[in-house]
Amino acid sequence: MPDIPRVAVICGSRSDLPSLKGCFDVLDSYDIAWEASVISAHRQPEALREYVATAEGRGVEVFVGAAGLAAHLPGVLASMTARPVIGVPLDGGALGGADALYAIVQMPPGVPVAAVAIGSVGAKNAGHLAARVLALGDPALAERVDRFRTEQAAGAEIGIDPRG
Ligand code: RP5
Repeated sequence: MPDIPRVAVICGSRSDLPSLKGCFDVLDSYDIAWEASVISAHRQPEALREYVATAEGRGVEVFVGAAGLAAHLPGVLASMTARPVIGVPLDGGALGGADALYAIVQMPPGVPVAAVAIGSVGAKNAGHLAARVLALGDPALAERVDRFRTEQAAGAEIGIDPRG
């Protein structure tokens, strides 16, 4: 039987999916079950509400919302659930993702969204942040997060000669 998804990744358009590969890879690297959906906050608000309700019922603990342009998706998600929402601003359009970043990071008080960096970098960090949230109640996952941090720290190069 497939694992019950703990993270739901929702993006506003199919065109967003390639930018999210890093998020899926990071979640896989922590062995966190996830599911992905394409639901636009602008075009399919009713479908989004229904999805959030059923996802919560199925045990989803963290939502990741990714969108470009006037990126309302993470904020609308945060209006529909009390579970943590991570927002990934995507870099389509004339403003290079600054539009989406401002929309996501400037949520009014009481409707929090954890905004990460623009584009594929932010998508990876959405996976890492979701893992850290879930690790609070999951000692085995907390160990995997610590292992990643240890491995990452091992890459430091001290006192190198950059000339050759
Ligand atoms: C946003 O508009 C989506 O998240 C996407 O980044 C952008 C363009 O969407 P499409 O025109 O590709 O559907 O809502």
